[in-house]
Amino acid sequence: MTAPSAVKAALTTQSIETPSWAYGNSGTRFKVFAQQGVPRTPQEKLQDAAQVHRYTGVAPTVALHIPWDTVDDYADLAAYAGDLGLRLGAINANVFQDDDYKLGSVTHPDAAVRRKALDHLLTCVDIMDATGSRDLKLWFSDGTNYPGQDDIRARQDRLSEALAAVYERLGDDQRMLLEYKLFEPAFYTTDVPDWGTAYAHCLKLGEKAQVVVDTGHHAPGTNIEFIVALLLREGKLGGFDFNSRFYADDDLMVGAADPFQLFRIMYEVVRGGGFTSEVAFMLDQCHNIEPKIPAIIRSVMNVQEATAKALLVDRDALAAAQSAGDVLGANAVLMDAFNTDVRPLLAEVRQEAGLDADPMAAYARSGWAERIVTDRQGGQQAGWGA
Ligand code: AOS
Ligand code: ZN
Ligand code: ZN
Repeated sequence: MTAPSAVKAALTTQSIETPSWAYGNSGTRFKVFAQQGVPRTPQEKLQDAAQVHRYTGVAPTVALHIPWDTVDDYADLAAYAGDLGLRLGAINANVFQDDDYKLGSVTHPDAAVRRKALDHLLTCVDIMDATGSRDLKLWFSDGTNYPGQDDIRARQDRLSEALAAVYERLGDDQRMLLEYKLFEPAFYTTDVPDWGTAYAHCLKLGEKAQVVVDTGHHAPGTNIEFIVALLLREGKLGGFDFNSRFYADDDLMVGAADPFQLFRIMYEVVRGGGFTSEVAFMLDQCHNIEPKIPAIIRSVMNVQEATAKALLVDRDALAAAQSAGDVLGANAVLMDAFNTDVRPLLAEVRQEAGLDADPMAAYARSGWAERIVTDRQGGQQAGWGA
């Protein structure tokens, strides 16, 4: 096993970004169950994010979603975040919500719609300039529902053209993270359906274009850690949208459905030298039926637990077993780390940082949940599902 002191030191360098939309009401296409006390403004979402950071100590940044987090002055919002001990993180563009986008956004057959979508993406870079955000996260709902509906190759050309225009606009320290998703809302073709398509576009664009892996965006049984290993090897893994899936893009709490998969992913991150600020660890989740702030605290802890286990893998013993062709021995090294209860170690990490050993309990005791129910009336929906 790797020395606990080295694991603890590494854990203190990790930060996990929480998404503004996870603090708002969300649901399915069947029903949004409104919760009491949810934020009404971007500022209130930041207040809730500050609670997550306060009790975990590792969630200092918050991803915004435009237009759900539209404000008059983004520099002011960044200053407000600063006052709460936070920074603004990735800017998530939204080119999927308007009627105009029925047949696509940047891949739409009509040039006027493509222009509108591109203008939104460029506006998002303006916002990044004001917020000091490094990353623009691009997810396109673009695709088709029926064979023959549109030309698959032409849509790739249109996508490529838009991405190049956005890339051109990026500042020296800014990046674009291209997200892929197998299907939904398009059911026949999706224009960025898999890591290979995202990788091909990013490779052509240059170093500032990186692939983002949303753990919920794959077919059942996909070996996500293989994709992670490969992208890291190629220097093209920009970050993660963490969440859990049972069936499709369920957006449940990361590590809830398959903690072993999360461990395997984090092991490849550690193994591939991806445990740096170049790989953004972001959550992309919705909390439809569970209380939101505790769910986000739990999610952050789940990522930390998987990371601690990945850091504990005895890499020398693993390499020795692998080169000796000792199949069961190598597997045992990995499983030993996975089966270690890292909760006491994480409790120590927190106490050494001056935090409560148990973030869930500390938040529950804080009275914040009761306070927001009293103070906030008419909470805002995150953005979808009305
Ligand atoms: C959509 O399925 C994606 O996961 C995106 O990351 C999306 O922008 C995010 O869920 C916020 O809507
Ligand atoms: Zn996502
Ligand atoms: Zn998604």
